[in-house]
Amino acid sequence: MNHTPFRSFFLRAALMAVPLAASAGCTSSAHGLTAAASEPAPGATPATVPPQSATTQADEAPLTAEDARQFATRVNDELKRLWVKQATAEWIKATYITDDTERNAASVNEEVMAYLSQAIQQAARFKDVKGLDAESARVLRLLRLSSTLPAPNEPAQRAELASIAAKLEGLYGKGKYCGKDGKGACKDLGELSDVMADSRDYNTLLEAWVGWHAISQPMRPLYERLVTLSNAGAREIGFQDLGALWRSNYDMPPEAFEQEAQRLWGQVKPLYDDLHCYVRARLAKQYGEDKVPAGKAIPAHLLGNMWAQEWNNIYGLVEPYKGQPSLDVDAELKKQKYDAIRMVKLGEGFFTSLGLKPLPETFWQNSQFTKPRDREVVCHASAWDVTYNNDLRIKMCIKPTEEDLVTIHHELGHDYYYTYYYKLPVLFQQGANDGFHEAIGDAITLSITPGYLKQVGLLKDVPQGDKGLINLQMKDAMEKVAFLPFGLLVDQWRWEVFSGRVKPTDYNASWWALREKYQGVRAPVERSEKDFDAGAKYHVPANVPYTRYFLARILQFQFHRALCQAAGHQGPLHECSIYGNKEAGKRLQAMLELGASKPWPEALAALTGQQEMDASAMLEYFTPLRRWLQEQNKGQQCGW
Ligand code: X8Z
Ligand code: ZN
Repeated sequence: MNHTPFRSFFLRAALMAVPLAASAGCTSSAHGLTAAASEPAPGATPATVPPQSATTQADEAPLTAEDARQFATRVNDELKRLWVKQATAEWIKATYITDDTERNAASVNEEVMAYLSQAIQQAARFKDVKGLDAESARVLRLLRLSSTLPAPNEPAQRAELASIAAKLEGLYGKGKYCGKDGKGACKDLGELSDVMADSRDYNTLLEAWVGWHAISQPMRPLYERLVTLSNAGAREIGFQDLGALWRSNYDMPPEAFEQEAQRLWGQVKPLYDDLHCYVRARLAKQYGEDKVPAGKAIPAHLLGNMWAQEWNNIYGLVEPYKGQPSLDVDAELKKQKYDAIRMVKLGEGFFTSLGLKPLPETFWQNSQFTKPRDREVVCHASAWDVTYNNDLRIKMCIKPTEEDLVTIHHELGHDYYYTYYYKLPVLFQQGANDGFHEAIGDAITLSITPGYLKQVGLLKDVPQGDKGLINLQMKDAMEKVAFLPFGLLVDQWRWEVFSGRVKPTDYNASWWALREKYQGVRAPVERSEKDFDAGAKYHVPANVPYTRYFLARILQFQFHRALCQAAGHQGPLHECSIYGNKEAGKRLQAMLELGASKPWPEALAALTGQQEMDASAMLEYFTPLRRWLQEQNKGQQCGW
């Protein structure tokens, strides 16, 4: 992700891809969307100093649709130049964190923020112009939504925000735990995550968890200030607060999107609840009923992941049936001495098997695949097109694990989006919505079946029969289903923070209230308002919106079902792999090529025929496991 604090906002790079946000006037749709694409910022004030090329003509002549068209073209050109400069500074910073590279990136970010403030105000002048062509109208709309961290149009405040954002991401990137007395061997997030994944000792896990969560305490005052300044920036361009800006990026009014997210959660919550109940019972066997009581939230450090967001690392504790063929890809990767390049080549091979293009030569030259030994870098995985010109890269610190193999496919999904839309105007160079961008690579990984893994030599035997299937589905669910509430709650928290409904004095308590409400996990030791536990998750200090990952978890199954249909798959959805299928590849490409040029329901329809996001494919996929879980949970005290 590259989302650096700012970048996320605009740079394309991103982990997700596009940091820019897109939204656009929705034409139709069952969402109750409104809005004319060109609808300008209601509260926008006129620009005082027009950016050199965002000007139109003199006051006396009324603005025309042709003026708007020319303005939209110019803004796309100017933004491209600025975003390339910004992405370059961000890439250098993320692959070599120093005070100098941080200051350099902050200064470029300031420049971009200044340009955007002005250009957005200028765009507002086209609000009442009649007869705008659809493309220009959409460009103007996307412009206003293009930064996830808008700055106030006051130079000192803008500079302060740029510097705070860079510092916050730096604090996260440099975070380490050096033992209880601070004098032990220091561990970074990668090493602490290994402890979370591998240890089964309650206190060892607790120490790693507490150690990492201390890194975010110093972020608290900076974050508070970031909220104030970015809210001011959002208000200047006509949004109620920064959360409203983020929620406006889904081709529907922000309130409708809030309900949409809850509707989707309502579809999948029963499945999550069944999984939670079963996993808690298994954890109680491992750690004791006193540590993991029935009917209560699970201590957050026991689920194999620093944020308890994905639980696949403790699959061994919950494996339904012993004596089935192993699903352990890690062991084979290590045994066969897979290196980072070979893992990425394997990922590329899946995409090219669908008839998609190979990655450009520059990808192999310019990417960061492994953690450099001699400098600090942001290891959080991301995908980039630094010069907005098919300059594809990934930035990872790859280890030979299945988790990283999955992340490689995820990041390549971003790069394949870039490669199919890089010729569009730069404001259309983003996902149909940000959840789409996150879902492409994940949809591909749903085709990484045991059959495929056996074919490429990473599994010895394909699990057979009902028992094999339930084991396999459990492994998938520990990653995909377990994630859902976390994917939702991170921004539920930030939306409340940005709106002012949660005050700084309640930052930590409200974070844990949501962790408990949605995930059914609780802090393993007492927390206080000295702590800032939300800041221990990358996307908070890096200011990357998170609802996209929740949407992606659902969309990827919807995409998978459509791709399987295109491939002519017959039979249950969980048995489908589109590996090698060119028809599926064509369908995928048709959606990727649209970028954000059309409202997302149109892009969704291009692939799936549906105009609504819908979790039914995910539920269909997990039907066998759901039945099994309900059987296992009989007589248990579920819930929390
Ligand atoms: O941040 C990411 C990707 C980059 S877009 C590695 N993900 C989220 C996370 O790590 O929290 C992918 C899954 C969710
Ligand atoms: Zn991503």
